[in-house]
Amino acid sequence: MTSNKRNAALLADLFVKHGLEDIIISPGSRNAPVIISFAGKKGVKAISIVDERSAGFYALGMAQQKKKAVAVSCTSGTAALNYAPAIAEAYYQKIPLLIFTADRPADFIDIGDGQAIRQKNVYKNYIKASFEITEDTSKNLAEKIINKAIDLAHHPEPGPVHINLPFNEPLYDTVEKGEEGNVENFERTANALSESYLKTLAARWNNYERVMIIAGQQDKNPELNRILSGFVNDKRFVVLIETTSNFHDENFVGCIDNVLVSIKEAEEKIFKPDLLVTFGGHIVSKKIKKYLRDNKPVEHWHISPSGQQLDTFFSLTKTIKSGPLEFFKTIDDLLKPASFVFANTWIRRRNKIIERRDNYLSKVSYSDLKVFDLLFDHIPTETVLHLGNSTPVRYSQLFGVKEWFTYRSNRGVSGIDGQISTAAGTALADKSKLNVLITGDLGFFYDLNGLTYAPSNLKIILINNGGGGIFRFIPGPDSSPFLEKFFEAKHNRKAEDFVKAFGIKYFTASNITDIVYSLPEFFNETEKPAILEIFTPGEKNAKILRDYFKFLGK
Ligand SMILES: Cc1ncc(C[n+]2csc(CCOP(=O)(O)OP(=O)(O)O)c2C)c(N)n1
Ligand SMILES: [Mg+2]
Repeated sequence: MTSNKRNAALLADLFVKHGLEDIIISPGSRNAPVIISFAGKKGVKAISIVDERSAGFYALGMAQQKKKAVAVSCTSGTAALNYAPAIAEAYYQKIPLLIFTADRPADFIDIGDGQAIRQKNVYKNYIKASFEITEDTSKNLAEKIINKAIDLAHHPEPGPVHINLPFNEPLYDTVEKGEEGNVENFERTANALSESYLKTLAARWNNYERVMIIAGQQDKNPELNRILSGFVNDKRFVVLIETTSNFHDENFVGCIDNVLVSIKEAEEKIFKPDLLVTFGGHIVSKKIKKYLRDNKPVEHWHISPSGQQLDTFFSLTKTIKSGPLEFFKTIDDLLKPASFVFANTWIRRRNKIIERRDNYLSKVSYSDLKVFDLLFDHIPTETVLHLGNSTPVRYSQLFGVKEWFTYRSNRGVSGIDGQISTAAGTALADKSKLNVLITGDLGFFYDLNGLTYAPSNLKIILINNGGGGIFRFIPGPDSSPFLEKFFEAKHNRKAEDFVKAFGIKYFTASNITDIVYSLPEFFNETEKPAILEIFTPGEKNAKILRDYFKFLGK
């Protein structure tokens, strides 16, 4: 049994034939044909989530974990607009999503009909592609559009693709057997770089003594990790990483902010690269952006499968259209080692600063900084660690990459509006993995609805510092008369009652002893999701962090 709307049934049929399975459905009438076609379809795993904003982020987290598109379906009107935050994040973080918005037929728009907006291509500024399939769209054309949409959601780099589906009433009629579709896969020429082009690049590269590689946000890639380890240990190039890069080697330079605050103006030039090579997604560190924008390399090459010109440091001279693994693997043997001076400059400084950091931490009083130091040593290994935007993802950079974690964070657009839903979606996608989210309080209360479907393998650590603590730290708002009310949005809300209303296990702590005491039971809770709310001193945190950077910079 499926919908009698041929193109809705076709969409479900091709979805399954392309090996996709997950769809998150939000209730409505206009999308009844999609609901009926998918919910009853063999091979489809359908979940019901009412809040479309949250549903979008659940789908994002699931797709990121499964590495294939997850679909969302909603009715017409503002329902469709609520997907926008998750779609923007998927667009900039390159995560495959399929967005199916049901719609009123064209002649019902702008005539005063309910739930009717101009929905066609409504996400145009942050979508990979947007299509419309009406009831009159021929089977062939509908098939073509669906095959193309599914292909574009995955290739050459993943991203969100929208299909708008206007339906006439009646909407709930069914047929025994729906239309079957033909899968069309698009042939792709390998993105292989020619040997001569590789040789040209290698010759240019070999001209430079000071080569720096920066790994942006990406998922773990053991093979590429091995090649980059060779680059730093055998070829003496400098490799800068962040927690969100998910790379690990004792000679990669992590904790970038710690090192940068120690670089005096007079010595900025000796740390400056001549050739900068970047790949992957966005970079978190504001300090490295400022440093490289002030100290531009001679050349900056960005490696991107789609040829994206990601000019983060306003110094981009070349984009190399290739997958990072393919590029570094094929150019490896053509590169000659650089002098060890530049690499040693960075590595020695990093080592010195790590000592200073640990010295400061051994004496620091109870604060966000102290709490993060403790948490990263107590979170179980093999955890998928989700870092909330604002200070959690920034504190993580101060402690360096732990190779046993898989780091995730919504750094595509850095919103605080979908952190719980994203982590819950990732946890739902693979229940064998422990997922831990560390979130700030404003981010937590913003996405409370994300708790509605949270699975038992999700644990949330809520750092409640009574508002947007970051605004007490960054220069500007910290000295504004509007700090507390309009920047920090200071409050004294506690999560306890909200959490218990969702039937979730609640733990609380306000000092190191309480935290250490609660953590074992918190992580061993297997029946339910659990939340550990840690209260920290809002006002003191910023001063302690500022003193920390001053101490490192001495
Ligand atoms: C959707 C969205 N709205 C507003 C912002 C601006 N913003 C950035 S950080 C921040 C404060 C977050 O506070 P909290 O989650 O408590 O983290 P903390 O700063 O205390 O670590 C805000 C409002 C944003 N990033 N995303
Ligand atoms: Mg906060």
